[in-house]
Amino acid sequence: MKSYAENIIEWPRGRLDFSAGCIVMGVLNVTPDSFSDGGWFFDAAKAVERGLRMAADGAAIIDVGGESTRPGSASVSADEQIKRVVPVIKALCKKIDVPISIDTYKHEVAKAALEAGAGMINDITALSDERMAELAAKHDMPVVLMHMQGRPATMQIEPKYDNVVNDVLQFLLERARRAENAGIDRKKIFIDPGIGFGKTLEHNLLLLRNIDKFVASGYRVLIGTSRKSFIGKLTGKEEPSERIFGTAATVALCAAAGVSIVRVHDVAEMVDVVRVVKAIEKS
Ligand code: HH2
Repeated sequence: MKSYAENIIEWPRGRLDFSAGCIVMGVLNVTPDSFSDGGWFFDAAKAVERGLRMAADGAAIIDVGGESTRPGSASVSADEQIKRVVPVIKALCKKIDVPISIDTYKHEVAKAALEAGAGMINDITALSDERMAELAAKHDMPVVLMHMQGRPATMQIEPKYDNVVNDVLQFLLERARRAENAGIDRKKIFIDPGIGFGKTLEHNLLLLRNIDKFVASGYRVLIGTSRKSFIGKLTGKEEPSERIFGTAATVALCAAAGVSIVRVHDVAEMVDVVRVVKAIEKS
């Protein structure tokens, strides 16, 4: 398994400890329409309660988002995203010291989230907007660079690659270099193959089977498989909430392969999965 130069990443707004291996990022969607939990935490008080629950369940990061990026979704304005996420981030930051990440590709939203107390940027467009890179560099924030083919509205219409593993990895390495050139600290860059973002079932499976190639790149890897539709296709489970065991299989595989962060909805369950994988590795 890949061993990184440093196991602890510290910055003004947070600290992440990878010394025991993979850590869990909890997903908190403050949206009316996310594919799995849309509407459940749209109310700020409910979202805060959920965030506190995830922290108590062992989430090492909470990823707050105000826009669904499920296949076919339309984009949400920066103002509306800010209205959704800022009160939740402020309330969570008062109550817990788990780092909060903001799931957005809009720099205005990232800036407002940062002012509200967020400490990390999760960008599904891998810093396509240079202002996002500048913001992250200026505030020394960790960033997640995710690969996506196309845009959410149309990304699942016939995605195509020459070689999905190489194409996605090369894209991420190029974006990671660009991030470093913009002044972002290398050890604070996380690469993510973007499971389900412009990918067929076969593409998703190939990326997961070859996740060690991403880990071997030297950049830390984050992966988001939680409850996604490819798990529904494999298991016949229509309801995202029925895909927890399917998710667990991917989390175990990724944790064993050296992935640093798993982004999940079911924090308590996946913390257990990761804990067992770590115990086996240590034995
Ligand atoms: N997946 C989703 C959203 N953001 N960010 C990263 N880095 N990696 C992912 O795989 C990823 C992500 C989609 O999941 P979710 O947030 O639950 O759904 P929705 O986009 O419908 O809100």
